[in-house]
Amino acid sequence: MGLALREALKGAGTASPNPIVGAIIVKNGKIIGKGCHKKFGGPHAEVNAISSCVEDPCGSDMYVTLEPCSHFGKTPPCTDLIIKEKIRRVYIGTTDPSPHSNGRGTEVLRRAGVEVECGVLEKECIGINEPFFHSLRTGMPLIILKAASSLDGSLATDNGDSKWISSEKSRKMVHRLRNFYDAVLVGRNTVEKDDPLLTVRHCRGRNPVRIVTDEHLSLSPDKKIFGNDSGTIIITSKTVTETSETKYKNKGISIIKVDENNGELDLEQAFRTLHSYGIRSILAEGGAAMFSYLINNRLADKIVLFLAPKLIGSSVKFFSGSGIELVSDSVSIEDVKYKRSGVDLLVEGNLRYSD
Ligand code: AOF
Ligand code: ZN
Repeated sequence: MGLALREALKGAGTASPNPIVGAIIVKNGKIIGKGCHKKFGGPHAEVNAISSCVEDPCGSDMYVTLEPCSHFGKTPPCTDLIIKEKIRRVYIGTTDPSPHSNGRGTEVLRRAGVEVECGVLEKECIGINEPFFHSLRTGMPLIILKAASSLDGSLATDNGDSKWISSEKSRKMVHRLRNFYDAVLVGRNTVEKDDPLLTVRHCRGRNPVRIVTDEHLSLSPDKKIFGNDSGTIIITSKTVTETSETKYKNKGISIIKVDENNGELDLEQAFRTLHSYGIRSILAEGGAAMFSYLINNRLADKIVLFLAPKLIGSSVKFFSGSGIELVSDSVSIEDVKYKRSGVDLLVEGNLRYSD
């Protein structure tokens, strides 16, 4: 199953909104086939694993990270093929909680006489598909905050200089995150100040969808964020006029209009719309106002924080304005992991808001 997990990761960035899935086929103690779900709409992991077999899979064991499907979607049921090929045993990582699945695949296999064991390396098999499981549960994309700050929490100096706070190694890691998650989100100020590309350049991979919030559609369409292959989405207010939109026409730019609450764009509304577009995960990359908004409105699910061994002491903190009065009401980070990233400390975990 460990190998099937590794196989599954080959679909990262391209399988979404489908889950990433890996499958390994073993016969007489030897791996005879392997495959993953490489692309949304394409063949499933089981189908690719079976067609890669160097021997007849009849009587073999399959290890698959997610319960095989038994429905007709964009592709026919994997369970039919497993039964037809006379695979003897199927080890499953975890159940697929989708309405069309949810134990049905397992049931179909068992009824056909295939031995099934479910829950093999289950935590890991759920872990590789956090955006998929989260969005099935909530109808929202998984929101991950990515920040690089000095040890005192500064994102920049008081006059806005921020290049570079984290190490080169950490900055490379961010490109891997951009490849893994569906979209990247920044606020208008970050685009004005840094004019970032937000593409994947320091590792192999595809570019995420770029999303920027811009209340009055004041950003110039010449900004780098608008000039690429993967498309850019602007989240703006319902009050903007049609004339202010014309400058973005025919440039592959989409616009989502949302309500404003207390002068701030309602990003929860925007995230629901983005979910309906098939976006299952969003990496929020800045700036300070965006991070604070997402935490204060309980929209951020995870954090990836690169803490650089520097002290800046500016007022540009990555989180402020919470109004929290008691430490017991603070936002805690659960399942926290600490790693080294060059000279930086990488802190990762799930945000848990107090009741
Ligand atoms: C599997 N193996 O590798 C994946 C599965 O539209 P389709 O036919 O591609 O079906 C998509 C659904 O199938 C998706 O929502 C999820 O429930 C399941 N994904 N199932 O047996 C795979 N990727
Ligand atoms: Zn399938």
